[in-house]
Amino acid sequence: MKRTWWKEAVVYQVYWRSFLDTNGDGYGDLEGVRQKLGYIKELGADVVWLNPFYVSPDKDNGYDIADYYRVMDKAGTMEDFERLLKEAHELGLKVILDLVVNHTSDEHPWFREAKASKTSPKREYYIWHDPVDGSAPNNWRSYFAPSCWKYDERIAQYYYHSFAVEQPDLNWENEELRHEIYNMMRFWLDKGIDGFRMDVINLLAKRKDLSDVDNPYDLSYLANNPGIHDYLQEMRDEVLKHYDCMTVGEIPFVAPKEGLLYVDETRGELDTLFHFQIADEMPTWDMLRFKQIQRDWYEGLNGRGWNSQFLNNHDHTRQVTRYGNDGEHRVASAKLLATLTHTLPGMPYIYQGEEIGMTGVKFDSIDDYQDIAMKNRYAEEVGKGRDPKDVLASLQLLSRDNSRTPMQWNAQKHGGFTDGKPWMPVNPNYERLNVETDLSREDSVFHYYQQLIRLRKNNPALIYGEFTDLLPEDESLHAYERKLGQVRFVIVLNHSHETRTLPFSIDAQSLVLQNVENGTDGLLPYEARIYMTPTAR
Ligand code: ISL
Ligand code: CA
Repeated sequence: MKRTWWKEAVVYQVYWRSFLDTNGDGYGDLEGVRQKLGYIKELGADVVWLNPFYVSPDKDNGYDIADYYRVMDKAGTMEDFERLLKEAHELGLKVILDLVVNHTSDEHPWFREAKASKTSPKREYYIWHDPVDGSAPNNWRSYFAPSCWKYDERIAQYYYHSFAVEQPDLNWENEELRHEIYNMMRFWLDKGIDGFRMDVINLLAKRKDLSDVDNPYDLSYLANNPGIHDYLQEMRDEVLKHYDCMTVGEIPFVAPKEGLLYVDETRGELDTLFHFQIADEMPTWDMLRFKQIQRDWYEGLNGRGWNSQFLNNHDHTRQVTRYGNDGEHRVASAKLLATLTHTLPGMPYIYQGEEIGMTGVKFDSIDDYQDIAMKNRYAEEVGKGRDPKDVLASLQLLSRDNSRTPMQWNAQKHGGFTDGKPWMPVNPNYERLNVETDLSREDSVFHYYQQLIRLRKNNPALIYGEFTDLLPEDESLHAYERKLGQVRFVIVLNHSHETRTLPFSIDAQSLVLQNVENGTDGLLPYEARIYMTPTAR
């Protein structure tokens, strides 16, 4: 396949409100990101993805936008952003922004105008429907609410929302709306940004047939509807193809066959995608399933489109807690999971704090949580008469707040994140688990990430090499090969608490990276090894 800068890149995701607070208001800010660009560079990442920082009432932490052209006060100012972008570029870092155009905030002027009257010119920017037999048009759910329809009393119509009630969906059938969005994309690209992470981009087209679904909890009816590819082709022609930028689509509910339609290089819609067969569909580690998913995506995209690898983000519980071991084997398992994302086919994404093995949290009361998805679900389930304690317990592991606690920079108060009161409590383990500690230790998770990133950067086989699963049937050992020309890497991972022996022989001399100290042949719990032939690095 054609070689490009972004295929070779490692992306570092910055959830800025939890990164570094520089003015003591308890929220991270763009100035905090700017101050830490050197840190991101030192790690070895190439691209910084910033979560939304546009003006927003913040019902869904910036994913409910009220003004696409301005920076929200918590984040700082446009000057802060411009300075951040300029300094990032000086350091050789690219910057991509979140593009959230499936919906706006209900406080966006378009929506205010739209709901003011049935004849408002902005009415068609959103999706409205008359009541059917006195109630919602159908039984569809939304991500964050029991129905995707919200009744607007004054106009006596329902509007459609795939997420919270405060996030009305835009009507992409409306040409004028589409062109407003394209203008907005050009505004940011003209400022010099290097691309977009596109929020739930495969939800733009809506299902036409409004009949009830059999299982409203399977939300796949919200996505991949006819018309979606026309919009993306138009977006490319109008905007993207005129810039040297990268795009990564957030594309839930796709298997490889459908996923390919979005990233097929000959179709040219998006560069790469996040599929959710792991993050949304594999709640805890399941080795055989994981291997199957990797093989299927490799075969499905091979030679035609580019994948991404991630095991956590701002919506998904930290990977050591969810897929590794955040107790005794925290360090080893953090490194093992890193080995996976950096050696499997696709672009590796690092979510802030992952590079020091940060862990999830468990708060005692629902009041300590902020995640709108979790809080709405809690209210719904408790409303049905379920025991609040059980409901809380059932929602804790996957609460989005697990990954949103502030970055742990050092052992000082609030982990060095803020001098004020943090908007979200810092994980109490910050005293021992923080960036300063990791930077001071040679065998830290941070330094292992550095080595992995360097190894990948210096070896195209880890990026462009053919992928072969060497142990498809093993439930705890993972081994695969990446091969390009004469260069062959073998990656071996013991994803378990047991010591294991390698079921095939391999030249011990060809070992180039290992995540634990081990003088024996056997693989220790959570041991990861990378072998390379010929051995010259
Ligand atoms: O968080 C999830 C499961 O609990 C995901 O399924 C997630 O909600 C979904 O992938 C869409 O996420 C994106 O759009 C949302 C926003 O709340 C998320 O933060 C964003 O990543 C609506 O804009
Ligand atoms: Ca701040």
